Amino acid sequence: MTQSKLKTAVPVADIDPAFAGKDRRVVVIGEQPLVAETLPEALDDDTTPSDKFFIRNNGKSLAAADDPLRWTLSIDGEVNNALALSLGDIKEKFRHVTQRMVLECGGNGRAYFSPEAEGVQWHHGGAGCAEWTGVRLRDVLRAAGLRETARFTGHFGADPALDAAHPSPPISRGIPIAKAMDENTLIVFAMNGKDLQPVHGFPLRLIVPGWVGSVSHKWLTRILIRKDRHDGTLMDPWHYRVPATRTMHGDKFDPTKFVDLEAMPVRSIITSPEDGATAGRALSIRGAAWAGDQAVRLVEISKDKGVSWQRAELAPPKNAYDWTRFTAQVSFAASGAQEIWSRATDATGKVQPNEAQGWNPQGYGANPVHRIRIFVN
Ligand SMILES: Nc1nc2c(c(=O)[nH]1)N[C@H]1C(S)=C(S)[C@@H](COP(=O)(O)O)O[C@H]1N2
Ligand SMILES: [Mo]
Repeated sequence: MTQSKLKTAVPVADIDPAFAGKDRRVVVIGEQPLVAETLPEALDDDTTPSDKFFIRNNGKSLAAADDPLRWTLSIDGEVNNALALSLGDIKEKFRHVTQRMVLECGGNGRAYFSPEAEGVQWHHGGAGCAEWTGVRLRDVLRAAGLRETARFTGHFGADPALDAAHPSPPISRGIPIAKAMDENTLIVFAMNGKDLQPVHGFPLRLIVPGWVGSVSHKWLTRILIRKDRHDGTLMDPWHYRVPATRTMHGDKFDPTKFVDLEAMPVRSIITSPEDGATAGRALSIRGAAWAGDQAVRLVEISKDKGVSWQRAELAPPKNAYDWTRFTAQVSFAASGAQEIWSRATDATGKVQPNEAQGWNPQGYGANPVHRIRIFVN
């Protein structure tokens, strides 16, 4: 499905009354489990409103969380004092932090691989940047007292399996302890100043910014601290793992040699004008760029399909892991169909390729330049 076809995909608001509040530009790309991405033009706000935020479920949504007053988050395993915290404990005992941070699905961009890779066909809209409020995971882990043997987390949530007849265990992923102890890794209870919406993990979720979204566990009930890498569902050799060297279609793939996909690669999107728009000869471009654990160093715009590039103006991010909003002025000498491309470069010099590189069977890491078509009159 091309980006223009995506525009005619079914709005998530139309498939379930629970999503009636979602913007109509959040569209379904997978129904069982439910996956919906945001059209780039709906990511034009500096802070992504909750009703424009993408959805990625692996099982069922926890539709109505049980009584949140009875919610418990357990911390156990390689700790000196196992904890069982209520929502009230979390809110009262630890310092609150609010940060605007990008959450991005590990498969974002997959639709740009050719031939088609395995998995949900995301374009560029499996990402959003909301204000998250919660407590630092490291404050909670310190309260539990990490043992010297603590190496890795394992996350567990309350979402039911998709199919009661063939219950596969729900997603359970984890991260190395260093990322868990990073000051930006949060246990959050609010999104954009309000309680988390049910589909986004009410009452508690992790936000592990910059990394594959699958480690930002929703409906969080337990964090198991482990001596070794976690072996929960979707920690198998194929999922969220990539070849250590650059591969292409036709190569022989041995997933036992893959490495975990952790930080997401650099990406930019044009959020205004929208793909397919009609515009005058001089126009303003707006967009956003982000780059996993890295800052964005540069964003460039091309109006001649990548032959030449002009620099966009960057607005300073609010805090670590915020996205970088950009603007540019572009003018065309003649009317007609035109393309505008955006590409970002991260602080280490990595730049978005014109075409997705590094084909791999599960389709991770596709971050080609973003292209829109416009009609100049
Ligand atoms: N419990 C639970 N947590 C989960 C998931 C899930 O299916 N169940 N999906 C993960 C994936 S793959 C992503 S990309 C993000 C998506 O978060 P969102 O639906 O709030 O956008 O949640 C992650 N956390
Ligand atoms: Mo994801």
